[in-house]
Order: sequence, then C-alpha cells, then structure tokens
Amino acid sequence: MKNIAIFTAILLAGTAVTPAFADDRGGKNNRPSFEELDTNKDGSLSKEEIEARGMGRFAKMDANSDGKLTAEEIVAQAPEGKKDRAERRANRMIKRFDKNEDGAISMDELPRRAGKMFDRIDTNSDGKIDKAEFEAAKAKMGGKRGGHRNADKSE
Ligand SMILES: [Ca+2]
Ligand SMILES: [Ca+2]
Ligand SMILES: [Ca+2]
Repeated sequence: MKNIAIFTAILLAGTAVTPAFADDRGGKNNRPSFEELDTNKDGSLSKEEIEARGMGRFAKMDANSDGKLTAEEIVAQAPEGKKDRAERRANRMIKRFDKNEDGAISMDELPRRAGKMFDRIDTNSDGKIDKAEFEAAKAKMGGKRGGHRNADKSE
C-alpha cells in the first residue's frame, strides 16, 4: 500500500526518483503544473492523465528503450556530483519495485494505477482531480512550511 502511495506521490510531485532529476533545462523545480498534466484541457485531471505523465517520465529515463529502468539509467539522469545519492535512491527504488528480480524496473512492475492516492486527492470523489484538489495535495506533499502536519495515515 505504501509503495503505491509513494510512487504516485513521485509522479505527482514530478520529482521522479530523486530531486536531482531537474529537467533538461536545469530547473530546480520541475514539478508538472496542473496545466501540464491536464493534457485534454478540460480543467481536471483524470487517472489516465496522471498515468500518462508517469509513463512519459518512464520512457524518458529508459535510455535504451527496453521498457525497463536500470539503476544506471536512473543515475544517468542525475547531474554530476549527485550521482552517489541518485544511485542510492535508484537502488532503493529498484529493490522496492523489482518483482521479478532482474535488477530493473519495468513498467508493469510499477503500480501504474493512480489508485488509492488518486482517490485520496480526489476529495469530492468525482473521479477527477480539479485544480483545488491538486493544489491541496501539493501543499500536503510539499509540506515545506506546513510543518509537521500529520496528514493522514496510510494504513
Ligand atoms: Ca483533463
Ligand atoms: Ca524487474
Ligand atoms: Ca475531484
């Protein structure tokens, strides 16, 4: 359960496995905006839109396009000087998701469905995340100045 939530949080936060994944342009904050995620521009985010984003990131990291992410591919995204850290995270991530133990994460090993986390963000349960819900979730996850708010416990 926790893993799913974590991965979805990663997708939503757009920070991928490590904050070192700054986008190509070297921005420090590459969280996708609501507008970016809302690919069909209907003003809300569907599960499909959230998942598409995750798959796009996956594809981008999958340098040799074999449908799996190795630690090397993940680390390759990190800028020089941050590789150590990225490697630790990559290994942890692989340990967590690599079900068939081939040392790489394939798309189907990832909890692709936004699932529970999505439902939690979708506070009015209409199956879509609207902007207010998105912002609320971001605030909760970012939590920088929110301090120690003990959101809700994932069981
Ligand atoms: Ca949409
Ligand atoms: Ca695997
Ligand atoms: Ca909603």
